[in-house]
Amino acid sequence: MALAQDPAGHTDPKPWQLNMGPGVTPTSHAAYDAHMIVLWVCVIIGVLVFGAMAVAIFRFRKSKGAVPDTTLTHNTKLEAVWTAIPILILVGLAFPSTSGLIRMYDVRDSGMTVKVTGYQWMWKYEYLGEEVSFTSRLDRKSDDLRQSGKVVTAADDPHYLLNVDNVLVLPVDTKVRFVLTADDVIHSWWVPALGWKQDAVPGIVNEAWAQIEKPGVYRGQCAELCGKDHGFMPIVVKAVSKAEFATWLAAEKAKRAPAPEPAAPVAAPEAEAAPAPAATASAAQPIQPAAQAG
Ligand SMILES: [Cu+2]
Repeated sequence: MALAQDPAGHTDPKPWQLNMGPGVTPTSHAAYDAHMIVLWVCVIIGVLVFGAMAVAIFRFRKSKGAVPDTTLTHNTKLEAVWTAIPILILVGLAFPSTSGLIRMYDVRDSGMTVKVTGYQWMWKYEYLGEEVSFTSRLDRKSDDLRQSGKVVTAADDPHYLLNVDNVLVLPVDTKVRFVLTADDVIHSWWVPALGWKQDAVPGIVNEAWAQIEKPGVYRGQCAELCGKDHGFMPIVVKAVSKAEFATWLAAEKAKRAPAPEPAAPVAAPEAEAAPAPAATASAAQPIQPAAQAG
């Protein structure tokens, strides 16, 4: 809808995507790199094991005159080798995964904090210290389509069940700390491009962080079965430049600031009753909105 098409393109999961995506954060790259190392180690082991098996099957066939060796019971040297090699491989693989995990859990030195609260069935986002907060739920179009009973195709809505009414806007190149919790049942906040998912558990505050490298729209979903509408509480993160974020945040604050204002003109007689002199009270009124808006 109003969302710009993700310029990074490859960061969101695609239908029939087979491999993990590299994501847009340092920790997602670490997870991707560890995954690729493990993948290639598995490929090499698979080729060697199945290759040896194929050679054994085709070269040592009965029809080729192969006779089974019934005297061999064991070979200590061979057994030591095939025990040592997997141990070394596993210890080697522990390094990239452990270093990545340690980094993922290090939420120190963050530039800002967003509190995420899971509800049946929506998310609430609070920019801590900024007094900006809002809920984010499935957009009306998806909701109408899903209740229409028709078979929805990409032509109806390319982001069916993936768009929300209020997106989580975040600045790029900023270490954003997330504190996650829930208000009813366990949910899980998951945006694949950020490289992690974190459980949102009632009564517990979990932490995570993301430093997004590229502006774009990154989508996710609740990843913990949380009730009948579990499939209908998507997540949309919109990463923008720091300057754009500052503008957006100021606008959001301004939107919230005038809320108590409509009462001001009505309350004017009461204001005059306050210690402020009557003469200055009328003069102060036009200044008030300007001062609060700024
Ligand atoms: Cu949920």
